[in-house]
Amino acid sequence: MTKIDQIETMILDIPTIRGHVLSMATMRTQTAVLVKIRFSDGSEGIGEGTTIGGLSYGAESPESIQSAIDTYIAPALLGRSGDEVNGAIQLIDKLVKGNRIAKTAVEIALWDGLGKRLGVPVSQLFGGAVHERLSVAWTLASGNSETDIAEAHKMIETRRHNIFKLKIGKRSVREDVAHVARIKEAVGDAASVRVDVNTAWSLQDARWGLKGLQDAGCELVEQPVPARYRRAMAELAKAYEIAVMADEALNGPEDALDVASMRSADVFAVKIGQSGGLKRASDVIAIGQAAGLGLYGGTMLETGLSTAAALQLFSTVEDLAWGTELFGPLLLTEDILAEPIIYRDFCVEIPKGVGIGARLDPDKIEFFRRDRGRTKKAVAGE
Ligand code: MUC
Ligand code: MG
Repeated sequence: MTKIDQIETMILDIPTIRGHVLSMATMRTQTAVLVKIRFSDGSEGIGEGTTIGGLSYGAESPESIQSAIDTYIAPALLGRSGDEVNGAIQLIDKLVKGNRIAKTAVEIALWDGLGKRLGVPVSQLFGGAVHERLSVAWTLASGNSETDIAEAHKMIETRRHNIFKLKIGKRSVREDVAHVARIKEAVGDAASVRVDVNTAWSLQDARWGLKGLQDAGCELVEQPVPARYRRAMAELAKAYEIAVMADEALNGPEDALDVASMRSADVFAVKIGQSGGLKRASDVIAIGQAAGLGLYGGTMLETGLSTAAALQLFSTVEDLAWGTELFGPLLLTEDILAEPIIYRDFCVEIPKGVGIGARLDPDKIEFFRRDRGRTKKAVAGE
């Protein structure tokens, strides 16, 4: 039996290429929790758990992710078989409630280790890839319409992205709609424009907002109202042609079932961390498919590591009708992978190789690890 011998975590703080202005926080640094599992046969698996803006996005912070793993998850797994990923997931679910991102980080490392030992990519452990590349959106969130327009034009010219997600919800609804309309007018038919409100609107704001966005040519609105407003989401999805996407409302298969049965969304943003791991994310995908909803491969702005893991799963999905937004590594000043993920022709390529298909660059890890004191703490604020 190949046993789990050691589980190590570390926090990395990596600066972003520009301020990323969201309705609840402005990010200048992204913080990732890295997990390394060593197995008794000498093999290793790596995983990542990442959230956005400290505690401003969700209930887990980088520090809570690390402490949940070190204090509760790792001791329960040490000495167990490394090949029984389902057994490990089920045991941890009994011992640890919530903490989905922490569970995801460990689960990715287990899949990665298993894939490496078997000499196959993780996609094969989920039935095999059916895509070599997937379309990939970019988020325009500089906080300034002119800067966003210049960024969008550059992305289209260089054939890196032609799908843009605009982060709104910080300013008034009227100002936000005007901002979106200006960007849509500037890019015209060359790009798809979508928005993410990150729960900032009331139902009343959202009624005005969706009407204005729809008239401006915006195709999709992500999580306009708080996650628990399922009835409001259903009303909006029914009242307007613009697609309504659930993000913060989707924390695993149980939420997916509720959202689908209440018709609270037209599209699921599937995030591996928010779902509670690759296995749970594949359950969310199955529920979305069974309900006839559109699917979108979401991100928590993870580094190349979790991005590679998400790509392994999404490469197995028949139809991600709304593409993906797996651009996390491109928002960071430095890539932590030895061979960065490839972005070209408006797509992201599925990494080749065994496991999740990612190898860390040891120098970068040393440089960005928080406990080396070389970088500042995570910055999240107004
Ligand atoms: C979110 O809420 O979807 C994804 C892309 C981005 O810019 O922020 C994230 C989080
Ligand atoms: Mg979102």
